[in-house]
Amino acid sequence: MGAGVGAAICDRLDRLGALTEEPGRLTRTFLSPAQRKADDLVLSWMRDAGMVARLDAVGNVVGRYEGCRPGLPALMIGSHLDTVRDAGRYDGMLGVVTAISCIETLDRAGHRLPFALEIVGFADEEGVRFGATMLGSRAVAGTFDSGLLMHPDRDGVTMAEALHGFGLEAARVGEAARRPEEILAYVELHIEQGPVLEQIGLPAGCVTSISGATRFVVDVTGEAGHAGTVPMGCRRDALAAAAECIAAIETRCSAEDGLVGTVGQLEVAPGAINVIPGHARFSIDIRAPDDAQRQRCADDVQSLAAAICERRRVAIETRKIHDLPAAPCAPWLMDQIDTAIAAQGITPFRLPSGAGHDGMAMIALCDIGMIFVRCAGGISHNPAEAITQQDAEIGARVLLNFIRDFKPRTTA
Ligand code: HGY
Ligand code: MN
Ligand code: MN
Repeated sequence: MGAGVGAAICDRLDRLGALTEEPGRLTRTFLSPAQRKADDLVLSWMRDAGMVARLDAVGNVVGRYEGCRPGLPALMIGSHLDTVRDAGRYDGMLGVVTAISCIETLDRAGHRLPFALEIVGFADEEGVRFGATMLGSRAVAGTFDSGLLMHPDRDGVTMAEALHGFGLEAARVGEAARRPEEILAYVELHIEQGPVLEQIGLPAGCVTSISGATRFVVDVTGEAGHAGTVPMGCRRDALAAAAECIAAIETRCSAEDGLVGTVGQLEVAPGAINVIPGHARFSIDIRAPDDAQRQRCADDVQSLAAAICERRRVAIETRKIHDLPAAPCAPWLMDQIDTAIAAQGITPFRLPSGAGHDGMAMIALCDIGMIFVRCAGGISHNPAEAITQQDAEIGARVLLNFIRDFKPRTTA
């Protein structure tokens, strides 16, 4: 692996970061024209690295590097190629580009391993366009919910229509599913998206588990009215009710260590300065490393919101759109990741992930592991997201160490 690998990785991330559907900021969502451009770029890099590369039935980019003989089970490495709105350039893409740089190094050396390698660039981890997350990895894991195919995006385009527009067929999404015997493990390299590695002065770390997450969309319906004539005591103000709910959610989610809750989206109708809002829609995202803790909080939050809306004489409808349990990383993979980190002269360190990752879906198919790379200030889901070229290189060397020394788990 050449000395300039960090710079080469960052250069490719800059090129991917320019492929956006919103001029002036990075937003690249599932099955968008911008994603098609990103897929084509990644496919070309995979092929240049000696891989056979394709789009699978749900739009994931999948590259395969055969082992010492064709058809061997594969160690799958990857991350996602979609982004949040106004995103950073490293969340997801770093894992895919770094994995390709590792294969390039093996290919240039003519090095074949006693297992195959597959790199996957998942088409949708963030769930920005259709609200449901990890669509690409669920399809690979065989847990894709076909009921989502009729979900509309904010322009009313259904997922099925979007697949068709991308040259894919909704009826064939199931063909993306892999069989357990094909995949030895799934390992993902990702920026930490938190401050811990930077605070302790380490460039890389080993993930112990991925926090579980529950997401709701809440619709509050009151009565639109004239801002100048309706007395305050007679109003059924949907936005005021939503605001009280949101404050209550923040209080409840601040009550316990490890628990976090976020309202990231809020829409108000009709949205005129002189009209009492008749409708408000907001999202809720609740995470915790402990599933029972998260479940208790999700139940409490729904009860609190219902009581507030009843007192304010507005209607509330709460729809759960995402619910994934915490995903533990496999100890045998963590041990091998620690060894790969130590081989780079770095003290192995283990930490949990508060951020969600595709491993939460892939755990239905195989054991999972994750390598975290330090990011500046722990900032993420923000264009200020940043890593150093040096840390990009360290991440690549750790991943290459892991791949070269990977020992598939022998089923006892
Ligand atoms: O929301 C998350 O934690 C992830 O970035 N999708
Ligand atoms: Mn993200
Ligand atoms: Mn991510």
